[in-house]
Amino acid sequence: MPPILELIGAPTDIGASVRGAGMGPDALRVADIAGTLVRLGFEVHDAGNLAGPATPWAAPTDGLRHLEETVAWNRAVYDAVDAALGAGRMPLMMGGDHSLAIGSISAVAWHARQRRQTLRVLWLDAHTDVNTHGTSPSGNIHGMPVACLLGHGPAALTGWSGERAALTPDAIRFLGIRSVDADEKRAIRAQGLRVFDMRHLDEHGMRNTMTEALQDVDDDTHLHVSFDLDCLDPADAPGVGTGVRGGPTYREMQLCMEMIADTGRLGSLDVVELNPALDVRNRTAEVAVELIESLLGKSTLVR
Ligand code: B3U
Ligand code: MN
Ligand code: MN
Repeated sequence: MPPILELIGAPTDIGASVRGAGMGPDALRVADIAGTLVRLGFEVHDAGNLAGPATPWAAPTDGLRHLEETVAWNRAVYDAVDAALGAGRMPLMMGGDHSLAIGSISAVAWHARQRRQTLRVLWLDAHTDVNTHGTSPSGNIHGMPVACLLGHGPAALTGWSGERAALTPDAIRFLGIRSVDADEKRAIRAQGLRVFDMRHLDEHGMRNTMTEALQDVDDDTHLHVSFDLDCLDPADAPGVGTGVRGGPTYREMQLCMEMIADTGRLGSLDVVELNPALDVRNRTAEVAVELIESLLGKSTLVR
């Protein structure tokens, strides 16, 4: 039996530097995410949009912009993802910016531990998002979710999974990386994080890279995909706030998603950083829906 999918909209740009990601969930709905997944054979429940504070666009305080509001949005996301998993459904969190992965993955980590599953996170992104309030050049919390999930961040954004850290460094693999700050590089080396950057992808190709990235996924794994749409090359996905040239193409990302689907272990998903204000005729939302189809098992194989 395929899982019941629960769509959770988190319409905010609270952790971003550019306005517009708050329109992401509705752009995905306009691209018919629900109907598409129903046609693929899933039962889909759209839980609608969560509510939360408006973005004040204030300057950072102690290296953090909008901390209080980011906590409020993440609380709402945590509760919705927790409820979906508790009801036996697969949560698909539609951002919103990537700071929302703090709430989403913290809830997933709690449930994985209850189920005695090993959590593996695939972080598909141009950025590693491993800044802290001490290292961030911007104060934007969407550049910090991985650090918070690893237990390095303000007390208000860490420890939500019931452990000091939702993730241990070996639980996460990054893919598509091409924009990393100097202090992030130090953190990556110090913690031994596994980063499959664009150099690795160019030298080894998507197939070998994904084989490596998925190596230790087994029957006891809960696989969470945190999909920042700026992972894709901006030529294929222009509707993002912080696009970086030189990313994987639409075709490469299709293979990436198909190989994740082949594991049969996908348990939860974030789709974030879609910015309809910067998109071209909703193309990025449509690309996202097509890639989610592949991630959920749509195959282009003829036999
Ligand atoms: N590393 C920079 C830029 C950035 C991170 N994530 C996004 N942009 N989307 C920062 O602000 O932390
Ligand atoms: Mn990101
Ligand atoms: Mn990014």
